[in-house]
Amino acid sequence: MISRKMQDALNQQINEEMFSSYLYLAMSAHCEQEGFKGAAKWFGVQAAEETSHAMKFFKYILEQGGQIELKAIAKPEGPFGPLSDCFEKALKHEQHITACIHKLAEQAVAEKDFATQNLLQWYVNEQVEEEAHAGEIVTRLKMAGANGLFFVDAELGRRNAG
Ligand code: OFO
Repeated sequence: MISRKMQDALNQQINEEMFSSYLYLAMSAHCEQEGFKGAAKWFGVQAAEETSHAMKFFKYILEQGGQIELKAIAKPEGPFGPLSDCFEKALKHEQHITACIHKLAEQAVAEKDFATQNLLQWYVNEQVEEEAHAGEIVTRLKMAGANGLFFVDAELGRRNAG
């Protein structure tokens, strides 16, 4: 059983994860329209991953006998700009998600909610990876410059689901 306060906070995080999915889907469409098919695929895979993050919270709340409250998903705001801007925005967004996860972890510790602490540990680790990946791509795009953009794009297109 989780507290009402924790249930509400986890429901809010479902919304954050679904918004992440929406945001990356919008970026995927933008990249496709700009002719960056590799980045479009990368963001599409990322969008699906974010939905799976939301579903992990969804299942957990139900397993703990809690109530699901699905809130409205905000519209992702463009313009997303050139490829390097997209990934810089993605990195910034992941830093925001990391802050959300850390706040949830603080709450779980304060409530001595060991089961939720355990669940959140997975997200803490996941965020380290997500920030690292987005950060690496930002660096690669900067190094590639205008001439190397399509080379990096081809590399991004090799990302597989999962
Ligand atoms: Fe991109 O991260 Fe979810 O949690």
